[in-house]
Amino acid sequence: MPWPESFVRDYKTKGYWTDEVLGGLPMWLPGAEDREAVVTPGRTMTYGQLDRAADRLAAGLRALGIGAGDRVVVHLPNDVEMVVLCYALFRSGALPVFALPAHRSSEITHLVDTSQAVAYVCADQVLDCDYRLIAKEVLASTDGSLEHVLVAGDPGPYTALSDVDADPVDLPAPDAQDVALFLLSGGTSGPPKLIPRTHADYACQLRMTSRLCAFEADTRYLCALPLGHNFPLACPGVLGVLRLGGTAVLASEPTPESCFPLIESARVTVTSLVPSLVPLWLEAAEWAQDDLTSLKLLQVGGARLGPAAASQVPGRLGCTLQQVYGMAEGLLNFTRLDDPDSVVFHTQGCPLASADEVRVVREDGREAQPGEEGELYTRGPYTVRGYYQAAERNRSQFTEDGYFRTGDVVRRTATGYFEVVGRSNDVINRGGEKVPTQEVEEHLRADPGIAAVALIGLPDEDLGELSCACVVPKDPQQPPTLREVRAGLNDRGIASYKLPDRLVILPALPLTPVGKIDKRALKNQVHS
Ligand code: J2J
Repeated sequence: MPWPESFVRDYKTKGYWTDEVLGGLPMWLPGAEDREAVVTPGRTMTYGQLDRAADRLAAGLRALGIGAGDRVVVHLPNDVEMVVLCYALFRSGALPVFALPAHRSSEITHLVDTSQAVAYVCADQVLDCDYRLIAKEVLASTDGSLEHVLVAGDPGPYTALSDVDADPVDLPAPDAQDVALFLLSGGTSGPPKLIPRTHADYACQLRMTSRLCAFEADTRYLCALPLGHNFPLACPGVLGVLRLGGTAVLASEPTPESCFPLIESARVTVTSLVPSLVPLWLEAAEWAQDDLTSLKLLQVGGARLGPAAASQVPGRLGCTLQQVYGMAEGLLNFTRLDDPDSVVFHTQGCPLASADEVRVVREDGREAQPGEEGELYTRGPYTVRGYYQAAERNRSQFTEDGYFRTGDVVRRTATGYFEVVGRSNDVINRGGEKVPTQEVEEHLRADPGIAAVALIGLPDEDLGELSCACVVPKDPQQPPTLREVRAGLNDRGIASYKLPDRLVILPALPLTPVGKIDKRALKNQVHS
């Protein structure tokens, strides 16, 4: 779904879109060859090494027949291989489809099928999950596009990613308006949709967020959240910091135990978290011995951060707080580094660019006044005009004049800052991880013990929302237990954050006058 020609011209004239493509590194910086590009607890990679490794991998992929326009599902933990692969794919014109580490065979199969991916790149084993078994299940159930499974580490029956290596070759540079990567939607209630982001729009996002967050060549960004998510990848994140010659520090987990020692040893200056992690970090900062004084900025986003936790960040972590309200489809809102505390603690920021067009639309279809609630609609130079191959969804989620209907219910202050109040659809935001209710309900309906089911969100102190499965059992004498329901879903190969936290057994589900499940009534019923 391309932008209309008049918008293309406008974004180019105003300098939002340039010829910049992803995949470049600032090798022209003095001493670039030996600058630290990527740091993990066990390894350091310089810009010179990253640049060569990306070229060799791009050439190796090409030798396998993977090149411009091919889709590659990427399922790697935060590690050096993930960064090298991103640059290799951008350089070769192949398009990464970023899966999340928690995804399992059900989600990966869906991603491979919808993107018609030719390759799946995964780790060998992370904690107790053997990704090669995921590959096996995916190969058995996809509809046939997949030709290569490339494994970082011990490949088992597949190809080792380290063997995908060849002498660098000249590769045709992609066009700035070509699609560069696919992100996954978090805001849709069915299986994730693919979000095509172009080189030009993503480079625009990187440039503008870097300026807003004052990223420079000496910035050291800690990637604590999964690297394939828009927030740590590109707001400005890992791609933003590497574009400027700074250092990307990769943590395998966002816990204080794994991040605090890295902040000290790698002298991290900025990082980003989801709100559910903030209380853990604040508490750990009280007793931890690690030196966190290098940290200057903490970005928090993905779900709403309450003012109580927000106001403790500067004092306890000794850094500036920035709230980020973003979405993989595009629009990013930030509190500014020099905003007063009242704005930083109480709002989720305002749009990144003056070319971001935003409307707040009330339930009756009229424009909301400042302070009034409504759904946020947006379009702009880095907001997509449609999901990949999802004509029906695009008709409902985008307006005719190209606004993306975010599904977020917001209030806008008189100065243009947003407060996120809730959602107009029933995606559950479980501490920043989005649980697509329809998708989970469909899996639950396949359970022979379940006659009817609805998944609802319940308020929770720590995660913001928990998921609760409301189940009508086939046999009221033998209702399923939460453990059984979760085990059943697990067997179906879905990400563990989608498993319900609670189970409520009911004789029937409340219905609306037109016969749909009445989730509002259900929430009231379960909550009271
Ligand atoms: C309330 N809800 C928020 C916030 C996102 C930066 C930051 C986050 C995301 C992200 C992202 C919120 N307060 N501060 O891509 O680049 C909810 C909204 C939104 C949905 C998008 C980024 N920040 N949300 O979370 O695509 O409901 O992106 O529409 O995963 O998360 O989810 P996702």
